[in-house]
Amino acid sequence: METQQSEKKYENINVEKSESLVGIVRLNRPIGMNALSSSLMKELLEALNELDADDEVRCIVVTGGDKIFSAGADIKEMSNIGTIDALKRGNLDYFDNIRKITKPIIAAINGYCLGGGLELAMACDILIGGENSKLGQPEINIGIMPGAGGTQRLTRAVGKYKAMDLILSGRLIGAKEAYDAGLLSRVVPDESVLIEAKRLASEISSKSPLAARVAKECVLKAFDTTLKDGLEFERRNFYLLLGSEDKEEGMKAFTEKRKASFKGR
Ligand code: DAK
Repeated sequence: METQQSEKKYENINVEKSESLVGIVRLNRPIGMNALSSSLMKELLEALNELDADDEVRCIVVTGGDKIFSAGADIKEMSNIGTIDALKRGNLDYFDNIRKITKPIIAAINGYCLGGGLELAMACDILIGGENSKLGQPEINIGIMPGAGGTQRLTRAVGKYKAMDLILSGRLIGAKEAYDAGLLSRVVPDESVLIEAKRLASEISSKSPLAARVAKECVLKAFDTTLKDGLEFERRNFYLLLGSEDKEEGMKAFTEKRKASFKGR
């Protein structure tokens, strides 16, 4: 897959775009195992917002590279932050704002994916893990608890009893256990994680970007509404897509037995 580096220079991440309408953000802070410092999170959000607004991108991959996704928040930075400082900094907003990205985001996970790193992955939409990846919320080992969505998203992903086990013991789990628990969408050999994530991202990019956006919104809605309201939200969005050019094109292409070319209109 041909890729093109972003013109914008970042210190803690690299950003690329591929010809197949995929944006790739790579965490790049080898010292400290891709620990999520405030400056890294700021750059990550900036890049995600830029890719979200870019018509040449339809799906985004977030990766930490082939050795490690992220060991979590930067403990050295956090050790100097007290209650009031944390409130003022509003770092949590970075994690919350990932939720506002409208395009599908795939987390490509190799190696450790811990604490804030797992919370970052869980803020994405699809999680692809390498066979030897290790996931967990080990915050309890350093006297804190998950603070960027872990108690909520992990519980919704794996259920109360598994989430309690992981959050209260701080133990790390391997890819198979994570997949069996519903935390990973797919498990592939370590060396295929990014390849598989990019392949899936290009596949998603070939679909209607409108349908992908609205479907993502509807799935996320399931996290914070009742079944009744969620079904209503889904139905209205379904009707909305019936009026799109992409729907005309998709159904026409089906009857003409050709590949649809979606424009996102
Ligand atoms: N932060 C800073 N440095 C880290 C780090 C981290 N999370 N993880 C590893 N490092 C550094 C180590 O200090 C070491 O640095 P040097 O000593 O070489 O200078 C280097 O990376 C290599 O680490 P190790 O020597 O420990 O390597 P090992 O292979 O033996 O072990 C490990 C790898 C990942 C198992 C181990 O390093 C480890 O347990 N790391 C800590 C993992 C952890 O506890 N993560 C959770 C952090 S708390 C919030 C937002 C986010 C969060 C909370 C609130 N808001 C906005 C409100 C999130 C909190 C967290 O993630």
